[in-house]
Amino acid sequence: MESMSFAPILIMFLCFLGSSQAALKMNFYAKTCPKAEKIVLDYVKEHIPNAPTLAAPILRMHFHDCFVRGCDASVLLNSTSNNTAEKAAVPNQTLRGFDFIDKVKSLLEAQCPGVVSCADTIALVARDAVVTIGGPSWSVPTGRRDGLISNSTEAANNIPAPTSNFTTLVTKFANQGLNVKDLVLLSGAHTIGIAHCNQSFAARLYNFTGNGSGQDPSLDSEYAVKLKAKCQTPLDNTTIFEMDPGSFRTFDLDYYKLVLKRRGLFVSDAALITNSTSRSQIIGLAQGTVSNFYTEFAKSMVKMGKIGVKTGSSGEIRKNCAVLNS
Ligand code: HEM
Ligand SMILES: *[C@@H]1O[C@H](CO)[C@@H](O)[C@H](O)[C@H]1NC(C)=O
Ligand SMILES: *[C@@H]1O[C@H](CO)[C@@H](O)[C@H](O)[C@H]1NC(C)=O
Ligand SMILES: *[C@@H]1O[C@H](CO)[C@@H](O)[C@H](O)[C@H]1NC(C)=O
Ligand SMILES: *[C@@H]1O[C@H](CO)[C@@H](O)[C@H](O)[C@H]1NC(C)=O
Ligand SMILES: *[C@@H]1O[C@H](CO)[C@@H](O)[C@H](O)[C@H]1NC(C)=O
Ligand SMILES: *[C@@H]1O[C@H](CO)[C@@H](O)[C@H](O)[C@H]1NC(C)=O
Ligand SMILES: *[C@@H]1O[C@H](CO)[C@@H](O)[C@H](O)[C@H]1NC(C)=O
Ligand SMILES: *[C@@H]1O[C@H](CO)[C@@H](O)[C@H](O)[C@H]1NC(C)=O
Ligand SMILES: *[C@@H]1O[C@H](CO)[C@@H](O)[C@H](O)[C@H]1NC(C)=O
Ligand SMILES: CC(=O)N[C@H]1CO[C@H](CO)[C@@H](O)[C@@H]1O
Repeated sequence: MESMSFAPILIMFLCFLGSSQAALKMNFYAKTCPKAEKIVLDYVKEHIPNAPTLAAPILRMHFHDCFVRGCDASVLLNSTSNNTAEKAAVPNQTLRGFDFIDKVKSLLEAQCPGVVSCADTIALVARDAVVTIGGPSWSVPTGRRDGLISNSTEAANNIPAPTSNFTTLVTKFANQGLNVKDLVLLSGAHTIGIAHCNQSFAARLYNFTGNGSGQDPSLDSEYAVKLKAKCQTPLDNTTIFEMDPGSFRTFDLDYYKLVLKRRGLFVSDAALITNSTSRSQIIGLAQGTVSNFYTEFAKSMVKMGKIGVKTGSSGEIRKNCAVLNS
């Protein structure tokens, strides 16, 4: 009798041990830093309204972090004399918002030194910033720890380029455990934010064939005229363009509508209508309600936020997000 009643308790205990090391959980800092999530939210709510365009690059930063060695704040590490970090990789050259994350992290360090990870800080700030600009919300279970490695080659390999075709996008997402639906939904983040001409879309306008001329035939030709008026040469290094012109601060369905009109800004956006499955998903989203988009987007964000997370005792809790603890 006694050994039989002990067994389930032992099993429950082992399960608890196992899950507490393997998985994130809601309000992970409830005991160790009860104010953590409020500190993040308060700071974001106070400052993002003055700098609403920062929500987009911080959301993008979260994506770039998660796609390289999991969501472990490896994207925040600076290069050192003997290491070229993710920040130096081409896709990261246009990331912004590092100072904002550092500021939030310094508030967290002041409250609870060495407790709240940089990885959780990015995840929480990204969610709170998107909510603050009126976009979707999603749950952010916490308990991520910070990685010890940041490798620019890995960033270049794992983060899809704007020139990617559908097959490449599907493969790069599948490598992270994300499916075609996640690809379609997460690409919907391009309803906010901007892109740089020379880095992201000039080649589509001026050098599509790779011989110094030619325009991407999958791009609406009237739209191409408009884009060329802004982005005047392939080496226009200064022009930026709203990915969803007119409502680049509003998290709406316009991205999907533009893509269907062959007005997605990147080859990778246009690629999403080259496959019948993703095309019909986009039609469904564009015809649906914003609240449906938000609900579906949230599910994919929760999945993305769990990619390769380090929990338990792996990694560390960095004090300064740009450098490893020594
Ligand atoms: C599907 C593959 C993706 C590709 C190829 C891609 C590529 C890009 C590129 C090239 C830019 C413009 C960078 C610049 O020139 O400044 C950009 C911007 C952006 N991306 Fe993506 N992206 C992808 C997926 C995602 C995902 C999954 C998210 C987040 C969930 C995201 C969020 C953003 C945001 C918010 C911006 C605007 C950044 C700003 O305003 O500075 N993207 N993306
Ligand atoms: C990391 O690099 C940034 C940009 O180069 C610099 O401003 C910052 O001071 C560096 N941080 C540390 C801790 O070295
Ligand atoms: C890289 O340099 C740091 C000090 O800047 C040192 O601690 C580390 O051991 C070096 N790593 C390698 C692989 O040489
Ligand atoms: C960075 O990653 C690449 C690709 O996986 C690998 O070949 C290279 O050795 C790594 N660099 C360092 C310093 O570990
Ligand atoms: C997609 O791009 C990859 C890498 O550039 C290339 O190898 C592949 O042939 C392309 N696939 C299609 C269907 O165009
Ligand atoms: C056009 O693309 C080719 C192939 O990617 C590249 O070698 C060339 O430098 C590009 N030309 C311009 C003007 O950007
Ligand atoms: C570049 O390639 C396109 C299509 O293949 C062709 O029409 C055009 O004449 C070529 N331009 C040059 C400068 O070779
Ligand atoms: C743009 O930047 C590239 C690479 O740094 C450089 O080669 C090119 O001359 C610049 N173009 C202009 C117009 O300044
Ligand atoms: C785009 O312009 C920026 C700013 O001048 C430059 O640093 C970067 O190297 C350029 N990128 C390309 C692909 O020409
Ligand atoms: C669309 O993409 C999915 C996922 O890669 C693939 O299984 C399917 O065969 C593709 N459909 C078509 C018509 O190519
Ligand atoms: C944010 C950041 O560190 N960007 C860097 C990306 O890489 C380029 C080139 O290596 C640097 O000039 C940027 O400062």
